[in-house]
Amino acid sequence: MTQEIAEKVYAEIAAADRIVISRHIRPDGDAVGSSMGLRAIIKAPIPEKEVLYVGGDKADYLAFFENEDEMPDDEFCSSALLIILDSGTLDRVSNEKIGLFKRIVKLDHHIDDNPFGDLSVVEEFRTSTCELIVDLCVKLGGKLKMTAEAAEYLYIGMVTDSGRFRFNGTTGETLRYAAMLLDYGFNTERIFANLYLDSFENLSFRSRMFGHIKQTENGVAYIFVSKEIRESENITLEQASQTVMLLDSIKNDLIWLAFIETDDGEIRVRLRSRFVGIKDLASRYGGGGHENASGATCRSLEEVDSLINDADAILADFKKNNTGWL
Ligand SMILES: [Mn+2]
Repeated sequence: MTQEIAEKVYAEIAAADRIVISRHIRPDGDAVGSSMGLRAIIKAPIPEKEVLYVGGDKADYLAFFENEDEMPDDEFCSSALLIILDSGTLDRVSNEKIGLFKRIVKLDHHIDDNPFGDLSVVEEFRTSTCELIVDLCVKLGGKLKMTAEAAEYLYIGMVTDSGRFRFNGTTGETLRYAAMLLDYGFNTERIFANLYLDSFENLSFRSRMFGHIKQTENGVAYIFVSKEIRESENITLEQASQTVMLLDSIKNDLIWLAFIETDDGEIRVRLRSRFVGIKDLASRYGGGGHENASGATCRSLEEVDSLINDADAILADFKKNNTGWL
């Protein structure tokens, strides 16, 4: 961000005696990391400032570093600045008192379809909100203060949201900022152990799910998690949806789909892809999202077949007309 924008954000922070930081529901490493990081770098130079991070719902794999404050009372909220991180829309913000706050500042990297906030800084080119927070800190010189603790939180968000620095948006600046954070010295072995290790039970579950993966002729990998499978495995819809991740590293399978049968017979679809876009396909089935990650809904098994066939046709066409994919 420009110096001018960084100063505007700082003016909001400086003018507020009370600050609450919130992130999106169903948190990921970037949502929690940017919130914890921002709280730490605001408080480091001014420890007496009241800066609270109010999280809300939890993700187990983030419990090793998430440390939230209690939701303050209404009187506090109505005199406070609310800083919303990593949330593209207001309805995804995990804060039931959102309507009470005096002012709202939004800092984010998602597509800005529904702008909100008295001040909004959205940088879609960043792989993470954490990267944006580091940029803010750098631009502001000593007004906010990076600490070893904050560096670790922000590093976790950068690592997770960039797919371990693998995704397209990863730039030289991403790595320069990550390098800067690493210089503060924290235990990366502990971070990666927390992010990668899985329970034996979950690995067994995944091994059983691998047996359900199928492929089409032109390279659509898909998995159908029926109601029956969900019940026998005793898993939630959310856990069933995670099976889409099992399909992401198959050579030549550029589109992958997970079909999750719900209790009322509807079938939720998670669509993912590399090299080829699937957003239009998702919109044909009542969904949408991003070019490489979308969601949709099928109302019958016939619609499931039809979606798989459409995906296969898109891929046949793509492979015929493009090179360099794998
Ligand atoms: Mn993010």
